[in-house]
Amino acid sequence: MILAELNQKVQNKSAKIAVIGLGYVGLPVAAAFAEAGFNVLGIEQREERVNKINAGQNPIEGEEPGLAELILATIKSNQLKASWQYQDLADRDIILIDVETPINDRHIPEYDALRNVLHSLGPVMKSDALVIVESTIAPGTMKKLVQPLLEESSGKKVDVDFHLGYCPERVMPGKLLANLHKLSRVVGGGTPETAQTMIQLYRNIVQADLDPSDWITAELVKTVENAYRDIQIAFANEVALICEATAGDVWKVRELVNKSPNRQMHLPGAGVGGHCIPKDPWLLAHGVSGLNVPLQMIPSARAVNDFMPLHMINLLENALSTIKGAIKGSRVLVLGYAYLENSDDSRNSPTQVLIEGLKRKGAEVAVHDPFIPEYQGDVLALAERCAAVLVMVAHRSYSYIDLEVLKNHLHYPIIVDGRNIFDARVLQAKGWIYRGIGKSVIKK
Ligand code: SAJ
Repeated sequence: MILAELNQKVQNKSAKIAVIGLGYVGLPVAAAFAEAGFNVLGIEQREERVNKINAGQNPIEGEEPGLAELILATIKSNQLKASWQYQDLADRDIILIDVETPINDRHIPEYDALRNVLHSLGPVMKSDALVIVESTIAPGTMKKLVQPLLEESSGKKVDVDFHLGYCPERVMPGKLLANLHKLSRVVGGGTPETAQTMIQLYRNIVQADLDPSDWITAELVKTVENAYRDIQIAFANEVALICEATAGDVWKVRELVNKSPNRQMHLPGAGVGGHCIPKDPWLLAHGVSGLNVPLQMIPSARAVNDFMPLHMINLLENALSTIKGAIKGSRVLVLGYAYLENSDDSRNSPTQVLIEGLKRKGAEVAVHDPFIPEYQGDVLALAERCAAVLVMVAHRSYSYIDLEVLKNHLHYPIIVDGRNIFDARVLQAKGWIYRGIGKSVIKK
C-alpha cells in the first residue's frame, strides 16, 4: 500500500493504529486516537498493566484530568484494546513507539527498550506500515539506529516497503491530555510525503501547529528545548550562589532583573529532577559525540544543577557551625522527595542526592513527602530530635506548617529553605537559624 492508500485510510479513519509502550506518554496518545475514532491497539510488556487497561482502569498515578474517563470510554467502545503479544501488530497500518530512553551513569543512552521493540516489531510489521518513534532520542538516532535495526529485523527497505517518522512528544505529568492536544509538534518524516501523512494523522488529536520537518531537525528540537531550560535554570542557580556570597537576595534580584525587557530569569532551587530536563541535555551531547564539537555550556549547566542538592548540605553545615554543631551524628528532617511541587513523581529526585550526601557525612535522615506513600509520615513526629529541617520541594502543604509548633519538636531551630517558601527575616525574628538557597545570612 503506497502512501496514497494510507492517506486515504487515515482520512476515513479505517487505518489501524498501534502504540507500543503504554506509559505516561503512550497511553494518553493511544486513548486520544481511539477517542478520535481510530481502532487502536496498545502493546505493553507489563501484563498486569495490560489487564488493568483492558478492565477500563487508568494505571497512571497522580492527577491526570480526563484520562481515567477516556480510557474507560474507549475500552468500553472497543476502540482501544491492550495486549502484550507482538503478533497482534500484524494488521496495523500505523505503529507509534513510546518507550523509555534513559541514560546510564556515564550519561550515555543504551536504548535497550527501543532496540527490543524494533527487534520484535520487524518480523510482524505489515508492508507499507508507517512507524513513528515518539520517544526522546539523541540527534542522529533515527538514521544510525532505528532505520537500520528495523530494516534488518523486517527485511524491508525504508521508503520502499515501509515508512518511518519521528515525532517527539511534549507531555508533562499532570497535564498529559491537555499538552497532547494543545502543544505544537515537530513532525519529522523520512520523506516530505511521509511527513504530510503524519500531519494528517496527528491533526486528529493535535489542535496546535504541526510543523513538517526531517528526522534530525525533530531530534534536535526536542533535545535542545530541554537543554535550553536546563541552562536557564543553571544560570539562576549560579546567580543564587553569587547572591549568597554578596549579601544579596536572589529572589529580589530575579524579580527586578525580569522587569528588564526580554529577561526571563528562572527560579533557583535545591536541584533539577524529573524525566526530561536532567536527561535530554545528555542526549543532545551524545548526538555530537565523536564529532569534535567543544560542548561547554550543556555539561556545565548539568554540573551546576546537580550541585544544588549538595549545596543544601553546605548551608546546613554553616547553620550548625553557629551552634558548634555538626552533621555527623545528627538527625535531619528532609521535606519533599518528589521532583516537582504537588506531584508524586520522584524520577531523578534531587532529594535522593541530598539523602546520600547527608548519610555519607554520618547523619540520620528522616524524609517526608505528602504525595509519596513511603514518606507520608507525620511531620512533627519525624521532627523529634532533629537538628534541622531541609525544605527540598515547595509542596503546598509545607507553606502552612505551624513553625512555632515545629520548632518545639526540633533539637535546634535550624531550617534550610531550598525553594524560598519562607521569609528569612520573619523566621529569624522568631528565633530560627535560617539559611536559604540564594539568600545571604542576615547579620543580627
Ligand atoms: N526547576 C527549577 N527552576 C525552574 C524550573 C524548574 O529548579 O525555574 C526544577 C523543578 O523543581 C524540577 C525540574 O527543574 O525539579 C524540572 O521542572 P520542569 O518544570 O521543567 O518540569 P518537567 O521536568 O516536567 O519538564 C517538562 C518538560 N516537558 C517535556 O519535556 C515535554 C519541559 O520541556 C517543560 O518546559 C516543562 O515540563 C513545563 O514546565 O512545561
